[in-house]
Amino acid sequence: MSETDTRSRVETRPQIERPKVYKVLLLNDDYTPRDFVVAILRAVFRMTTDQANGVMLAAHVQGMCVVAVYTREIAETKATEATDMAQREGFPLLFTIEPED
Ligand code: NFA
Repeated sequence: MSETDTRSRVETRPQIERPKVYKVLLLNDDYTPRDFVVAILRAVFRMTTDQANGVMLAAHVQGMCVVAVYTREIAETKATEATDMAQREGFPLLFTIEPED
């Protein structure tokens, strides 16, 4: 008759898993005023004017720019909030999210 194995086992998986993180991307367009982009970056992403200007200019020159990195729910909420604020003013400004590798 076989016996029950009562030996304790060691958990081999890491105890703490790194949360998956997502980049919020700012896409350039030809219509949204620079000052409006800066105001959104300050309000939603809590940037200083200098930081917001740098990010706005990077997107303007390169076509897009990483704004910040968050867990998925926060990235989604902020990208949606920022895009909606622009839409309410009639601007096509777009924020999207993408998983960080
Ligand atoms: N390209 C826009 C302009 O020249 C400014 C802008 C920057 C828009 C970054 C969107 C993102 N008014």
